Amino acid sequence: MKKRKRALITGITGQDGSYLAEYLLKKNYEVYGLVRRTSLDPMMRIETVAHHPNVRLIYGNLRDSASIARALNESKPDEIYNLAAQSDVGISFKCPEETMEVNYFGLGRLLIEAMTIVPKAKIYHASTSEMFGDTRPPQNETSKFSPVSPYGVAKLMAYEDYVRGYRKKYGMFICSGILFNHESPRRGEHFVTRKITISLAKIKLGLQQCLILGNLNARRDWGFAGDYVRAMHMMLQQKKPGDYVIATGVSHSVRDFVEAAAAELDMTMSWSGKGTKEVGKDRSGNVIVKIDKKFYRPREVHDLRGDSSKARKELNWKPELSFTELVRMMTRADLEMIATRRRS
Ligand code: NAP
Ligand code: G4F
Repeated sequence: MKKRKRALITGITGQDGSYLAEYLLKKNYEVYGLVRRTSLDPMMRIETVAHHPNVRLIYGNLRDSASIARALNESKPDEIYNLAAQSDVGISFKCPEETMEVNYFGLGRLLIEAMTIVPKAKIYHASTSEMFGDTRPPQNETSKFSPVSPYGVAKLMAYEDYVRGYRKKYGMFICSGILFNHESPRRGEHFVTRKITISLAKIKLGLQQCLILGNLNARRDWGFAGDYVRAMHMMLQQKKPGDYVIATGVSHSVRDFVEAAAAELDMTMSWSGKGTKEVGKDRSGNVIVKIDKKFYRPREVHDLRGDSSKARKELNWKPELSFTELVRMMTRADLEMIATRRRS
């Protein structure tokens, strides 16, 4: 009988980790997940995967080499997916050290342990479009990196020193996915898309008056997380390691996202005013969107739109869900979740 492949996922409690775990389980992998100690037990937080008999959770932390070594010894993975990160760009300005510790040194600790414990393991690392920073779209693997946040800087250092560096120096099989924004009903509630869909659903149900946002003009290339984890797996099935941009190729502004989510909820919107005085009103003239400077960042990435031709050609990857379908999925899920909570 063919031996089942083993995968270790760091960041399994996050959005991507949960979709990836489900995807690998369907492919008959044995899935291990590194989880850190938190006040709320991880078993309570990943209902979707934690109770599956093939997901084995191992306590550990990317800040702790001994725990990483133990996780590798216990799981002996064929494939490692390093998704753990301080992944909030806005927070990275407030907690730059934590961001650097996890997003840069964390990968270094993992690679150093993997090199001796599982030298043949194939490794995926989560890079990001935030590394492009100021560079104008469309961005691809050859575009200039010009990060503007501590998050982007830490991810770029990890990419250059460890992904490219260790691949070259030690011949390790390390791939990195330069993923553009991807969302889902499991997206953390502080990211702008989820904040919008939750707030508008609450406004629709009369549980909240107003959604308060920062920069409405920022543009992002938003795809569906379920499509993006397929690409992570595809990268590790290649003969040679590489770096791949994963994106839809279409961008929208934060304002477009608000309008699309409102339309899904049958809330027609109109905008008036400028800058921080801009407001969005519903058809009865009630102000349902306002701006607060506190949600602006010290430095902003204004425009991201990825060119994923390389992944489409070499991996045969393409996204399946459109922007409209993504907004619909997220809006409906939040409306249902909030309506259910209200009933119970
Ligand atoms: P997420 O939902 O914020 O999940 C982050 C995960 O990292 C969580 O499981 C978190 O655990 C874990 N984690 C944080 N610090 C840790 C530490 N010190 N040790 C161990 N685990 C730790 O992020 P995501 O959206 O799934 O993103 C996955 C990866 O892709 C991240 O590296 C992110 O930077 C990158 N990325 C994401 C996007 C996107 O649009 N989603 C785009 C490009 C790149 P807790 O549950 O305990 O907090
Ligand atoms: O949803 P966001 O917080 O995502 P951001 O900063 O693009 O980062 C996400 O995508 C990256 C890939 O490009 C990942 F690497 C990273 O881990 C994360 O998953 O913000 C999107 C845009 C920004 O321009 C922000 O300034 O929305 C703008 N925005 C406007 N009002 C807001 C808000 N963002 C948040 N979080 N909250 C607001 O109220």
